[in-house]
Amino acid sequence: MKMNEIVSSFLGDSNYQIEENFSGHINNTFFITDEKGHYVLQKINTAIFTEPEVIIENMLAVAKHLEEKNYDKPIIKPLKNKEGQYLTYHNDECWRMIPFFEESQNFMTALNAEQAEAAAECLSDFHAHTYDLDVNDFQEPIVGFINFKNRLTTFQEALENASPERKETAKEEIKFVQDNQSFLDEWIALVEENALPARMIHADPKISNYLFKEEDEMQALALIDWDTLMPGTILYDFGDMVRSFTNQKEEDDPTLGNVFSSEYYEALKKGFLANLSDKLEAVELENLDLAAKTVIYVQAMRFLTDYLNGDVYYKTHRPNQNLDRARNQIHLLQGLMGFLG
Ligand code: GN1
Ligand code: MG
Repeated sequence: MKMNEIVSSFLGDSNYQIEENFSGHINNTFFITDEKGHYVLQKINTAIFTEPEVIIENMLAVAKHLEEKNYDKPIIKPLKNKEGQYLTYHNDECWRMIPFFEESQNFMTALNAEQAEAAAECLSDFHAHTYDLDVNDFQEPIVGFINFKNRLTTFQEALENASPERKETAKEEIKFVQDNQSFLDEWIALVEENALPARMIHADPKISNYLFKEEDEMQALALIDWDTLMPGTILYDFGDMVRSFTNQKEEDDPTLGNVFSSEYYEALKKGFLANLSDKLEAVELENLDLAAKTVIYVQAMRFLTDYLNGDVYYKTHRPNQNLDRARNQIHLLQGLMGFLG
């Protein structure tokens, strides 16, 4: 059987149990347990990650650097298969396996400000340890991933090609995105002036990508999902963490009321600066609020784009899920805008 071949390519002959996990939006994830331990097996979505080798190269280089710097949190290292390769290709599919970190748990929404601060400190610590990497040694696993100008063009193209029904259903959200395009102007100006230093970024520090201790949910153990490690502005990481942690509702919950938490926002800033306040440049420190607003705006636009395109990028488990995700991000952004004034 196919799954057997893939698992045995990494683990040899073993008696294993397999359980699918549905939380990721892009790759397919399975938890594997055998007599020796627990592993995470993933089928990489090669329509999106067109060069999975780049993911592996980036992961290994960051892992090596963190080891050299005595990073005291779990370091993600993919396992080699029987051929000594990190990726197992099977027909058109690409698979990889990483060890599962024991005695951990993760969350879809933050429990309280203390937990948000702990996670932000974990991201801050990760950056304090990767801050001296030469970004010229790294490639983007998805080209143009944080190019917001391209995101806008892709949205406009989706709008031109969308079905009349979807455009009608999403008319309010489309209007919001169009009415607020000026959000992007300041960010794009900074990018075009080359004002933002390029650093090694995680590019997906959402709450489900942190592991907390099983026995103590306030202790952030690890930052996981290193698939999008890439050169970029650290402001993206701050913004994306805020996008996820200040959201008191699930990412696809379109209901109004109490979405954004200003208390969590302040806690995130504090945690993020804990190891970085003396390392960041003024332009980075001065643009944290802009980053939070812009990354949320872009994420709303990305979900809306996918809805207009007919749900081809993010996995969906029900109709209108991408539209609901866009609505949730818009409500979150409105909350943040209200707070920042
Ligand atoms: C995707 O696949 P996952 O769940 O790790 C996406 C992120 C989004 C996130 C929103 C490669 O991450 O950029 O912020 O969904 N990853 C990619 O939850 O597009
Ligand atoms: Mg990810």
